[in-house]
Formats: sequence, structure tokens, C-alpha cells
Amino acid sequence: MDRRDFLKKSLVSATVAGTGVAAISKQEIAVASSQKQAADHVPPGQLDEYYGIWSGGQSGEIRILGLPSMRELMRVPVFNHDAATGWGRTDFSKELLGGRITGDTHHVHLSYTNGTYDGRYIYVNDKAQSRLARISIPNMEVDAIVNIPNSQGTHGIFPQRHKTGLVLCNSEFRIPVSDDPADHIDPSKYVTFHTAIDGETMKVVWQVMIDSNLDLCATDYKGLYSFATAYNTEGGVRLEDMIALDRDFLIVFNLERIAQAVKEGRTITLKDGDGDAPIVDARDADSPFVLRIPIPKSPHGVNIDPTGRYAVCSGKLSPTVSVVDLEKLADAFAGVIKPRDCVVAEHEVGLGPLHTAFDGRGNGYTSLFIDSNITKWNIEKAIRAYQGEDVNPIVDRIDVYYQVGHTNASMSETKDADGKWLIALCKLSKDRFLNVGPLHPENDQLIDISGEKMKLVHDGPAYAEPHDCILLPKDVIHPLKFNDKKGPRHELYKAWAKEDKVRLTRHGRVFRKGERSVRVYMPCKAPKFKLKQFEVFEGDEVQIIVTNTNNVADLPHGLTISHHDVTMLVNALDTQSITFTAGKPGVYWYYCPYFCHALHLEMRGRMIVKSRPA
Ligand code: K7E
Ligand code: CUA
Repeated sequence: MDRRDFLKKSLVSATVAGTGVAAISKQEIAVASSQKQAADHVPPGQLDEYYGIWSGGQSGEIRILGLPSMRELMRVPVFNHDAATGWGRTDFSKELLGGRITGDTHHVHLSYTNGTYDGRYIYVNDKAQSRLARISIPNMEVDAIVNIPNSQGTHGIFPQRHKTGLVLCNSEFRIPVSDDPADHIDPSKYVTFHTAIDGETMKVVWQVMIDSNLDLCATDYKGLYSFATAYNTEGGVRLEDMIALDRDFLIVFNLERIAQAVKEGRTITLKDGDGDAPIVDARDADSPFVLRIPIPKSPHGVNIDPTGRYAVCSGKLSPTVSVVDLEKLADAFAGVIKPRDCVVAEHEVGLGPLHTAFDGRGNGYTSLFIDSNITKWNIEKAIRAYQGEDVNPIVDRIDVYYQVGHTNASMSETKDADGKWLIALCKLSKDRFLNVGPLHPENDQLIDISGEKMKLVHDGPAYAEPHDCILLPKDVIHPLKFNDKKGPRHELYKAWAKEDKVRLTRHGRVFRKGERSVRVYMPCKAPKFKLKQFEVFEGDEVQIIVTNTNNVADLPHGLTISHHDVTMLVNALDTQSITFTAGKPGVYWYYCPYFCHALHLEMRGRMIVKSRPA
């Protein structure tokens, strides 16, 4: 029996028995596992060993995959509008998004405690509108979004690793911050910011003002430093000016000194309207707050190895990676050694190095965009080679298809890096999949790194455009089956229910809240809405609060109202609310959009819109 037959058979028997997993016999599993199987094969009914959390790039969302099967399990809308869930349309999400409907997610990171993921939050940036969002992992939904002041192109972000502390965010685009029109056309007045956001309160704590583009971000494991690769230290606004210098910088931020300056009020404030967090000015070349370590040339990724000792900067326009020894930073800040003396290795890996992942066994895996491969190299050998010893740090190379951006390995950015899986997020798939028109999928490739040689085991087509991902064993996070109702979203419903003296789970009620506004409470349970009908006037602002009272996991309902652009998901035991303007007089059916019951199609009611009385 081949894999396709097996899939077909288990599907048929599942349909007959009507119970999915239980319908797969032991014998079938035995047959399947006795076959020589690909490393990425996870038989039907079996679970993956790893989660992958993917950024969705210009789709504005994040995605959750299972590894090694590479099955896409879920999408979580973040900065985008999503018709399936109503994200961007519901009252809470609309408020969070502040009227924006697009976003560009690049970097996803989990919150940390003691150098490893603590399973509480996912942080993700929006490069397009300079925001940081936080996703509550138990509820797997966004619970906070913060606008980053004075910034354009918020790109690299990284949370602190010793505890859930600050989340550092780099702004990539240099912009003027004064109101003087003369400053707007003078690039020498343009600045960028390294912003610290409290990972618990999601408030901006401070900003450091810098004059070069800040690209990728990293933090150490001790809470002492944060990092930014900086390119365009020339301060150019045209491409040819931006790449003139042979060396740019890894900028190291001294968090203790910055916090001290903030405490003592040695700060400036700008009126951006986006907030007035204290700003530390570190544009001066001799600034005590930052260390500028010269690195060739327009470096991109900066990644800290799992021992916490080394920062690896990938050269982008230089074929090298530079290894910085973090134990030398204190001396460099003290002026005992020069910043450049912190570089302990700088070896060639190939053309277009962008990002580096780690296996926890002393090796780095660097993605090479131009060469289209992943190059495995040994950190210790690279250091010895830099000291003049005749050793070759390169261990292995594997071609990837095609033009890889980020690469990441399982638990690579934690002290628990386990060296099992590596992902190459390839920007182009070209000929790797069936032709689907002008836009091709990207290709997320899964590579087995458990041995000395890398092995490609899976091609995964992906919709535009995953920039980054993290991989973690499945027991690191524990999403809930029902929303815990502890988030800020539920505070809204509780307040409204109190105001109107209703119980969300029980009362189907219509309240006229003002001359032109109506609030409707609508509990529901498969296959019925509590209210079979309700009446409003044309032009009323109608708010509907729907509560799903089914105490059964994975039994979602929702509300869609014909011709009103109203649709949302309401998970089991959850509540959601949505507000819209009632249209022309007439009858409009509302219905449940999630297939919930044999009588799902009958789960509906009528909104009757009447002419407003004269
Ligand atoms: Cu290299 Cu936005 Cu992380 Cu894309 S960034 S590749
Ligand atoms: Cu409830 Cu369909």
C-alpha cells in the first residue's frame, strides 16, 4: 500500500465509522510504520513532534505549522483583516488595529525565562506601520498592539532572554523628527531609534536615538546588552550612497547605562503624538551608551549562539560572517580595548550571507541568498582560523531552492538548541511546484541537521511571504481548548453585561442605547440563536454581542449578516462583538458561518430593518 492508498483508506474508514482517529486500525498503523518512510512522514492520526511559528510577511498574519510534516495547522490574524474570524471587523480587533488594515510581519519570537521559551507570549513586528503585537499563547490570539513612536520600518525585534522583560525593536528607515521643513529634505538630520517595550505591559519604556539604519536585533542571555546590525552608516538616501563604505557596524546597546540615564532624566523628548517615552541621544561617535563594532559590509542578521557567548553577524554584501565575543564587551565599553577587538573570527562562507542558526553542538548554519545554499561551519574552528591556524571552519553545504532568506533551527535562539531540524525559508520556488499562475509560492524547506551532513527532507509551498520562523518541541507551549476569558477583550463584554444587567450566556435582549444606536445580546447553542429575529431602524448603529454557550471543544459558531459586511467567529464558550450600520429597510438573514451541526444551515434568524419613524 503506498502512502496515497493509505490516506484514502483511512479516510474511507474514518467516514464510515464517523470518528476520525479511532477508525484507523492498529494494523494499518503497523503497515504504515513498517514501510521505509521519509523523515517528514507523520501518518494520519499521529501528531507532529514540533511546532513551527511562522511570520506571514505582507499577509500581516502569523502561521503555526507542525514539524516534521510541515502541515500548516493554523493562521493567527495579527495586522490583517481576516474574513474567516472577523479579525479587523470585531469591536476589540478594530480598536487594537486603530483603523489600519494591512501589516508586514517579519520577526516572531516567544517570550523567555532563564534563556529558554516560557510559553506565554509571541511577539511579532509590523514593518509597514511600525508596530509590535503580542499574541497570548494560551488563547492563541492577539491581546495587545503598540505603536512605536518616531519610527518607520520597525524591522528587527528581540525579547530579553533572562526573563520576560524588554522587547527591543529597531527602526530601519532614517527619518526627520522635527517639524522644520528644511530638516525634511536634509538627510543629515535623519535619525532612527532602538526602542524598548515592556513585554508585560506593552508600553514604550525608552528609546535610543541613532543615525544609521538599524536592521536585525538580538539580545544577550544575561540582560546586559541588546544589539542591532547597522547598514547605511553613510546616511545616504540613494542606493549607491547607502553601500559606499566597506564597513558598517554591529551596534551594542548598554542597557544598564541607558536605564541609568533614563532614571536620572538625561533624556530628551520629541512631540510625535505617538507617545512621549524618554529618549537617550546616542548619535555621538563617543556615546557611552552604545558600542559601534566595525563589521563588513552592510551586515544583516545578528544571532547569538546557544552558549550565549558569541554574536554572529552575517555580512550580506560581504561573503563573511563575523563572530563577536560578548565577554569582551565590558572591556570595550570601558575603553580598555577597541570595539573591533571584540571580533574573534571573520571567515568566508559564500555569497549573500543573511542569517545564522545553531545546533547546540558548536556549529552555525548560515543562509546564503546569492549562492542559494545553507553553509554549516564550526564556531571554534572559525576562531582558530582567525588566529592564524590552518583550519577550515566549513563543515558542509546544502543547496536550497531558491534564494534563501531566513534560516532557523529547532530551539536555535535558546540555550536548549537541540540540533534536529533546520528550516530554509526560500524566497522563490520557480520549478519546484505545479504552476499556479504568475505568483509562485515560496518554498519553506525542511532540513535534517541531526547528522554531520545536512539532509533535505521536505519542500513546503508557502503564501507570501514568511520572513522568519522559530521551531520548538511540542511540549513547550500549551494552548487552551477554551478561551480563559482573562484577556482585555473579555473586560469589554463584562462591562457591557453589567451595564445592561444581562447574563451573556442566557439573555437574548435588544437595548436601544440612543436615538440611533442599538445593542443586541445573542447567546447561541447548536443549532439555534437565542433571538430568532430582532428589529432595528435604518441607519441605526447596531452592536451585536454573540456568546457561544456550547461546552464542547472545537465547536465554533459565528455570525454573518447578509449584505452588511458582518462576519465573525465565536469559539465554544467564547463571546465576540461586532458593530455595523443597519442598511435599507428590509429583511436580512443572519446565519452561523461555521458548520456546527446537522441543522447548521437552519441556524439563522432575521434582522428586520424598518424605516425610521418621522
Ligand atoms: Cu532577513 Cu525582515 Cu528578517 Cu527578511 S529580514 S530575509
Ligand atoms: Cu453554529 Cu453553524
